[in-house]
Amino acid sequence: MNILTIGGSDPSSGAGIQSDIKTFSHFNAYGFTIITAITSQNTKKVSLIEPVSKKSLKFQLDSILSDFQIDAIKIGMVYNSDTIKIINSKLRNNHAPVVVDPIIKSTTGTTLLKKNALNDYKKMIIPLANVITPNKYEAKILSGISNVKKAAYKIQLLGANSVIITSAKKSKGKISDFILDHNKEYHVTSKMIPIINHGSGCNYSASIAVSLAKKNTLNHAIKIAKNYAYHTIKNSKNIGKGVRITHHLQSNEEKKLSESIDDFKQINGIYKIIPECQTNFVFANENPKSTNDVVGVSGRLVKSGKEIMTAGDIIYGGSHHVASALIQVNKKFPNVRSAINIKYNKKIILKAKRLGLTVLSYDRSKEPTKIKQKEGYSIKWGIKNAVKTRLPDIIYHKGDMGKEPMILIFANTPNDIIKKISKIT
Ligand code: PXL
Repeated sequence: MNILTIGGSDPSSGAGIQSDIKTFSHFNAYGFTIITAITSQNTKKVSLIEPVSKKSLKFQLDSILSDFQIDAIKIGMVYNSDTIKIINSKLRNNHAPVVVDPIIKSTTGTTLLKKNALNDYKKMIIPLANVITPNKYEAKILSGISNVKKAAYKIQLLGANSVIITSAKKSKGKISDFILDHNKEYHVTSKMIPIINHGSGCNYSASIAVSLAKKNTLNHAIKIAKNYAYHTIKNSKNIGKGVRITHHLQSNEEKKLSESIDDFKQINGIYKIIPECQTNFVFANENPKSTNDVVGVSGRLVKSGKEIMTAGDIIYGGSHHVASALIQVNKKFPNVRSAINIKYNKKIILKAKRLGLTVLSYDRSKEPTKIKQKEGYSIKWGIKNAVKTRLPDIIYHKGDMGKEPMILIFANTPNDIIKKISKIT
């Protein structure tokens, strides 16, 4: 995946080009960078902005566009009309999806788009956008309208296919984005972290660009971007004397799970044990309270011929079923923090028993109707029934009407899961 970001250099690496490279790397995408301006700034103020020469901008664009296949483009800070005109002339006929993140003012209040460039921005940058991601304030400047929904339609009329107005509504600790996806309207809501930070908008739009490169739907892209931006704020660093800088550190759990997923894919013939409903592989923080404390694969590990692919991303909250099962076991046995589901196979059960592993089971046909009707409760009920006193290596069930039989494997770490799978398959 190759992604191009066009924007300003931020030496504090909280926003702009430097921050976009961090986001692309986080998602395993390769980033190209075209610098429109060099800002001098820290966590307290922007002290100087120097646009690069027109010649430099043209040469940078030509260098990259003439050599590489580009899967998505993000446009951030453009600053002045000369820059806008050059970007428009070079990208007018491009085919890669474009995310436009309007950058009008810095967190610390400095103008990052000159007032006299606003008209050219509307005429020449907005029409390039497959997706545009203004916040409420930027949407008002671009459209001249305070009402979020009306502003979104106005911005769409200016030429953006889809409009995401971030932080459109804030109430009771929640924050919502308003989305106008072609002709569909909806909100996506998440928990708000009340921290003034530098970079969350850039992280959000760069993550959307990664998703568009992967050809995800916009709805999926938004979920991933919100989750990512949330974690960059939660992980933000108070390393300067002013606002906090957003950052995303992969947690130990995310790193360990990613490594073990790579190992899982390498196991010989492993595709044979992927069930119809596909596989999830999870690793929980210590004392997980909800599935948001458990890392999993958002679109599961899926079989494509004889290959296993990671669909979606390895993120907190990426699994519901396997993560719920793990939390249930973890309540009784706090050292058990990793789990995976594989296809039921009698031979695997027999081999596990022969090897002395603890194999427990439950009968889904005995599940009370009340539980069956509640989405997500079945697995908790089953695990609770199976786990009484013994720490399980495996819990299985043989299915029920319309329910696929399944084996769940538990261990302390993802690496221990791989060892168990290698022994029993
Ligand atoms: O956060 C928006 C932004 C984007 N790009 C650059 C910036 C800023 C904010 O300060 O400096 C270069």
